[in-house]
Amino acid sequence: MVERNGPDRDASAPTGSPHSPPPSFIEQANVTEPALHETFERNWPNCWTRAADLLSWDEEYETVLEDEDAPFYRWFADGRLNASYNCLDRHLESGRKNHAAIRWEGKRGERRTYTYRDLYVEVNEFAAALRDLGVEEDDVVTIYLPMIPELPIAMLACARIGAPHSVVFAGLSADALATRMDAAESEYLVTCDGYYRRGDAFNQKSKADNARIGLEQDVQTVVVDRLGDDLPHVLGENECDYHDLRETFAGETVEPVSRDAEDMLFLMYTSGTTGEPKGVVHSTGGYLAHVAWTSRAVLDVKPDDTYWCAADIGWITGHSYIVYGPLALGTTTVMYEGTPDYPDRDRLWEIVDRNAVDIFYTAPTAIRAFMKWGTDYPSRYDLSSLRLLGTVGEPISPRPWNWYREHIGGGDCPVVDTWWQTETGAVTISTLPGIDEMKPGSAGPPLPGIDVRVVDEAGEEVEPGQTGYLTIGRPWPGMARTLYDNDDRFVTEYWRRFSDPDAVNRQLTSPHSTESREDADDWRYFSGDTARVDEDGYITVLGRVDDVINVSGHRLGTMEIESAIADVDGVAETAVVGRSSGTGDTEIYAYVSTESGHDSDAVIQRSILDNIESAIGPIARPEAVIFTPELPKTRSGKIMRRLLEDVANGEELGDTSALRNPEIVGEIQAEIADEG
Ligand code: 6R9
Repeated sequence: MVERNGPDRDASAPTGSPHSPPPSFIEQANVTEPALHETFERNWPNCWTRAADLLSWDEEYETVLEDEDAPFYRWFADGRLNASYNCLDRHLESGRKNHAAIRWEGKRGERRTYTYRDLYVEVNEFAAALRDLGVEEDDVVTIYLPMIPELPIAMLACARIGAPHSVVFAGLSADALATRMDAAESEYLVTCDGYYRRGDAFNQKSKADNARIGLEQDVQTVVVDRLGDDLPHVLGENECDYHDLRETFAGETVEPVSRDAEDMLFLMYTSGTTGEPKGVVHSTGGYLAHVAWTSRAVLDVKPDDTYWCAADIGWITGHSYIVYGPLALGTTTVMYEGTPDYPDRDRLWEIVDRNAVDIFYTAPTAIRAFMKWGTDYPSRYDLSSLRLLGTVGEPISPRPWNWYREHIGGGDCPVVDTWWQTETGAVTISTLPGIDEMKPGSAGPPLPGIDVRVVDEAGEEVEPGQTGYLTIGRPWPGMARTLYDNDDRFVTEYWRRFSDPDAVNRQLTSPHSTESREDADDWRYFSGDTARVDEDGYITVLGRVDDVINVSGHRLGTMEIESAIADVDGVAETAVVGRSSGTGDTEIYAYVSTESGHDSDAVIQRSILDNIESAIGPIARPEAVIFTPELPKTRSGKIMRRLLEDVANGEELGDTSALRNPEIVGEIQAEIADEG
């Protein structure tokens, strides 16, 4: 039996009846070869040249895959290219300079359109400015911006000069920013004065200022003025204004730096099972090829589409499917700064209608909210421009899937449920809408060329219908190359559990040894998710087995939240779990025992919430803090988190006799009943 899956239990509902995309969709789809899965299988790994061929290379690659140093795989390794050239210059050269690249919708109803030419000009100017500030190839530039156009502009400017970017989600705290800058030894920061949250001006710069205080390195900071007079700010030492820089470097162009395909394009910090966030390293060639290919094959993006991925660029989804994928294909990507319910709950549908959006990609948590708000909001608008819908980030159960197709997709839009991770870089499991039928509640088959297997504890594939661990056998182009400055952790976190122990040991004891290895087949990537496969090979992802909670698509480590709580004076112990709300969203439940042993304590409760907010950010704020004299523990002293998760979810509890203190469980249940 596999460890219990994460909190989104709703997803374990059986899949609904299948839907085939309408012939009108299939006729126009980018990818329709019925035998594509077999073709990829037969030609693996050379099949992936299809993805690489979507890019423009400065120097063509000779080898597709190098696997001698598994699991440190190298794709298209002897090729050279530049990501910003692929997202900008080549579209200018092919006569699309006046085509809209970004349509930005601001929180206060502002709108800005950047043609490919506009974007090219501003990216070049900022690239020149970054160079002038001292940024050199391979220097990590941290970007701490909300959803304003300067965010993708800064990313592409970094890519242009070969400086990896590390985007930190704007809602994260000063501490979180500092930890990430420290880990990456980043000496450059691009941030802003502030941004609007709902109607109010919110100060971002003060968070950036606080983050820099604790850093050892000097940091050159560029500040974008987003709020103007709504939040006046003064620039200090080592700080400069983005718009001043643009004026200084007006009209300058910077030759795109030719990068090795394996050179780092960016770093993305993500939560793991320990408190230390992991710096996931993505490559230039393999990553860009994989995101371009999946944007084309899975999301059916065409150059003349208006495409909208309603995610935040501060997370991987936005990197891959707001910025790099759509821009590599030369399409129009919509970028939305606000929330779905401000100023009203029809905001997204108004944007779809006004921009005649063709493709819309969002997260299940949003879809569940739309469902709760009712059909009145979407029904006021003309959504008939929509051709394809997508979802990502969490399991989606059949009910919201069908609602989405029906009420947003007009009853016949194909819906792709795309499973992937920060570490996979791009989509790895999904139906191909020009080929496959969709089963609500199941993400679909692995993409062609991706070797997903759902296995038991011993690594053997489980029977259809059984739950197992979601693993991936062969490498794929968009995969993470390592964890920044931590090859060992890359091996132990993702590969050790299901790979050949000898191969793992060899890699850990003599890393990157040059002696020839023949054990590429011994390596198997573990995603951290559990899943089930059906007779047709369709995969239903159930949730995570590790200590990661997925709150509204934000990936948070329970350890990070726990350590913020444990820091509060008077807290003895704590355990944080995810709880599935009635609507299928995940909420954070924090169990706390205090040193004084009191049942509840308003002062401590306040400090806990403050501490979480400053250590991580408001997204990590628990729905409930439950005080208990003790946490339930095993005899060996381990906190029984799984039991606490069951308690939070109101589940039947199994045998609790293995506990050292079984009596505590009843007390906690009573406490939660009082809360509720
Ligand atoms: C892209 C992204 C990754 C985790 C992943 C899984 C969950 C993502 C999913 C899904 C079920 C889907 N997840 N897509 N679960 N169905 N279609 O979200 O990356 O933030 O790294 O999160 O999200 O649990 O392991 P990331």
